[in-house]
Amino acid sequence: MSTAAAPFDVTRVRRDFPILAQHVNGHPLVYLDSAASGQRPNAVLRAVERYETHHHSNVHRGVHALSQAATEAFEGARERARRFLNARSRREIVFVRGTTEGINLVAQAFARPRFGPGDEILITGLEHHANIVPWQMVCEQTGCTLKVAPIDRRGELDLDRFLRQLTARTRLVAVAHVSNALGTVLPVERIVEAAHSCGALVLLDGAQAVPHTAIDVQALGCDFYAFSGHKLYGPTGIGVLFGREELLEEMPPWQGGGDMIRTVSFEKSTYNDLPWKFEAGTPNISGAVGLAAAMDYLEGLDIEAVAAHEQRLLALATAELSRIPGLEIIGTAAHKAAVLSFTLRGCHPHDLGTILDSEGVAIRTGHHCAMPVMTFFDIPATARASFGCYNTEADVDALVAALGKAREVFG
Ligand code: C6P
Repeated sequence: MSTAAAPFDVTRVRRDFPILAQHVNGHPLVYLDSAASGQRPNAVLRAVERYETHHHSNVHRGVHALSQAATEAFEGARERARRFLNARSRREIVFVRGTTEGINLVAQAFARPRFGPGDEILITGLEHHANIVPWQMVCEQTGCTLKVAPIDRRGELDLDRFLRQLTARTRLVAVAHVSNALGTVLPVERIVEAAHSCGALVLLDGAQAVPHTAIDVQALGCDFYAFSGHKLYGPTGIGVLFGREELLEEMPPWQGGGDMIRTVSFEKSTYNDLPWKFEAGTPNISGAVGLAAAMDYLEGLDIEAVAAHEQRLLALATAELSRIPGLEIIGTAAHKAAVLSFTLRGCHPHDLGTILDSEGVAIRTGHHCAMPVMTFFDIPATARASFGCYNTEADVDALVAALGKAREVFG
């Protein structure tokens, strides 16, 4: 019996994503913006529709059948997320709106009550604003200091400098697992090991990593891991914050309201168990159901097979774009995920994006919520093509052809 894995069947995968079958501006849609938001497969659309049509009610609140069905679906999604991350316990899985909210939760409920003058938070020069601004706010609130480990011209973390900036004063290291603007995959295992040996805890921003690599938070050894459902072919408005149980247990709640309490009186309130202590108010139930379906879908495809397919597209696109005169690839790290940022001489990235759109090619242009990265490379913005499980070599060809049109316009 052969044990060889079946080849990745992208034609079949594309059939799962009805949105891709449309035309945009008279051309077949070529969707190269999955780093901003992935599209949803039928499995996710149907899971959400099924939930909304047959099972919706509020969770944790009713004895009636629908409320119990909704609670089962919601808590089932939590167990699905636990398995997806290989967390030890469901108590470590907090549903949030997305990566941004997950990081803000850690900033306000973990860092703010603990940190003070003399303490340091260490990030890197390639972070998304969601992994910069919450720490700046904590610094203003507590008097602690934000340190930034530099990147080099390839968009790689300068690990030596990072290790030298890591000291006994560092309380928390917060880094992207994968950079959204450059595609760089960071050496997170090494970072976690080094941080822990200095007594610092580690938060990983997994927004761009989860669609491209299997995550095992126990193997990574990180203390917090945050990601968004919509980058993972799931719905918007739902994400996960993983936190080690001992840490979450010690942390005060962040937001107050329904569901996060055990008892309330005007004199004093007591708080719910984990993870509900951090889930004030009615949660995004259908979002969690859709997220669980997205995890089933992606694991069904085999994340490693998807990643290998995307790496082939990245290599092809990198080779093709490198041949275009005046085009410069921004972010040339040795280890990259399926993100390709670039500039074209004489053409502002926004104009480039508009021309590509007129050819049906959807890319993202701008600073990608990573302004310090743009400052480092001394550019206002980049054009960014990003690949998902449904992209094809024909999509790369369409990108190259549309860039040819842009060159004709801008000479
Ligand atoms: N990056 C992009 O086009 P939210 O918005 O909370 O789902 O994710 C925020 C976020 C945090 N960290 C990283 C590394 C990210 O890439 C993102 C979202 C999108 O690159 C929108 S700016």
